Amino acid sequence: MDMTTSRVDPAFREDVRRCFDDESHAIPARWLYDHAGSELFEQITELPEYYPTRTETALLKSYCSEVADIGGKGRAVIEFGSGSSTKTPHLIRAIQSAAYVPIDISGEFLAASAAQFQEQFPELPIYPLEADFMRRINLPAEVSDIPKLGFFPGSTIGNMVARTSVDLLCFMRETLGIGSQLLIGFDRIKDPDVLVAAYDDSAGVTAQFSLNLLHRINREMNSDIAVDQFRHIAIWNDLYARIEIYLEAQSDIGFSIDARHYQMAKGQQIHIENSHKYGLRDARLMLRAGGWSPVKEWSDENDYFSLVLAEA
Ligand code: AVI
Repeated sequence: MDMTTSRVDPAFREDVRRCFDDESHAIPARWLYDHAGSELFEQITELPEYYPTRTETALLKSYCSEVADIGGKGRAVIEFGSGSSTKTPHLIRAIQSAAYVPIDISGEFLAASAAQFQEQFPELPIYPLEADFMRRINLPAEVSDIPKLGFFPGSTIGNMVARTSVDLLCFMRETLGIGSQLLIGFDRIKDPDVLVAAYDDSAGVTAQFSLNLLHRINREMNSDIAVDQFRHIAIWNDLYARIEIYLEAQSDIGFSIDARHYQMAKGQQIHIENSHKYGLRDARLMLRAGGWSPVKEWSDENDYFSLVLAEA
């Protein structure tokens, strides 16, 4: 979509300005997901090096029936950041869901995927909710008397720093209510070579995903960044147990954004994403800090990824 300057999200404009005005050169990862970015992310999920999606999907296929046995069938599934909802059918079938509430900040994406979902499950009551799940949300009245199972797959929690993750878990607890359950995916700490390859794939799709942020700034903010003068870098930060992603200037470079001029020196980096990884005990502690008691967890044979079921 060709967006004109007047249609730029003011929060995006502010974050871009702050990124280049500050010495920190950091920008929140959520801006990676415009239309082009969301499509590139879908491609990432199919890369051979990107193990999280297929590993979590296999776990869901194997263990959703246990989730149903533990918490009961006929619950409403509330999915936070539903996106294309590709993993959800396994859960909906296993717990014979009474209703489905996909929550996403992108209304356009939400409507399309809810319509597709409805075709797959014609009898299922679906109540799409366009909302920012980083706050407490009022769920539709139609699900108020139905027991609830929150669903937060993909280790999306990993893209937040610990403090934000705990805030989010607290909001989810308020949204779902005491007695509800949450099924959440956590990407595990593993061999850094495996991790770095997952975020710097040989086909260069993740690099395109990262560089799309600069293209997005050019598209939306009247700017002239020479995108080919930047390269994507993924590093493992062991102290913070996270993959960090940067865009690094390959030469001294000048550009303007919204009529402001900026300069970056060769080697200077823009920090665009963190993807935290967890030991199982880290994941449990984080859940408890957010008001959730772990009930059961399932991992693949390599301990690459875990699904944790918790109760409010
Ligand atoms: C969406 N999120 C969980 C992905 C991750 O693995 O952190 C985003 C991603 N960024 C680059 N590759 C994947």
